[in-house]
Amino acid sequence: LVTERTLVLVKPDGVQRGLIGQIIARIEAKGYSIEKLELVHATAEQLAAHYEEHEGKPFYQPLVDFMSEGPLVALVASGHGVIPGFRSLAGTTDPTTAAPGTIRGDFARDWGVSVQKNLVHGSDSEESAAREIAIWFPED
Ligand code: YYY
Ligand code: MG
Repeated sequence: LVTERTLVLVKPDGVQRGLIGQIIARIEAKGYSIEKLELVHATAEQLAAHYEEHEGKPFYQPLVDFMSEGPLVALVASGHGVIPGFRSLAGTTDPTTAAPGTIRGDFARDWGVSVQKNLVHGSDSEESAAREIAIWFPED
């Protein structure tokens, strides 16, 4: 077994809609461990670093504005294959196509209007995970 760590965000729409518990329950039900967890109101600096790969894209500024609207939950989950595994739990980026049984497929509500309110973020590679964990848990 190779234990990986991933950075998960429950985005402001998930916190506002009261879905923190149900989202974390799915992570735990899969067998992953929660290593770190914090409720934070993201700073502009954190969001610029977190989404640096998307800077300049048309959805960047609306995305950063949305992520600043209210508190979010940042957590580190660990387990065998947790990086692709959590993205599988999350479902496709666009909730319109996210499969039933996934977090986005089951809970996202603004499908067809906006892709940004898709409830969760999960790191997409080991490199991203290391970079993102350092942004949200700098003491790590
Ligand atoms: O990793 P993931 O969150 O599934 O998607 P990314 O392509 O990294 O995009 C990050 C974030 O940006 C996505 O969760 C919603 C938002 N977004 C958007 O609002 N509009 C798009 N066309 C693409 C992405
Ligand atoms: Mg991404």
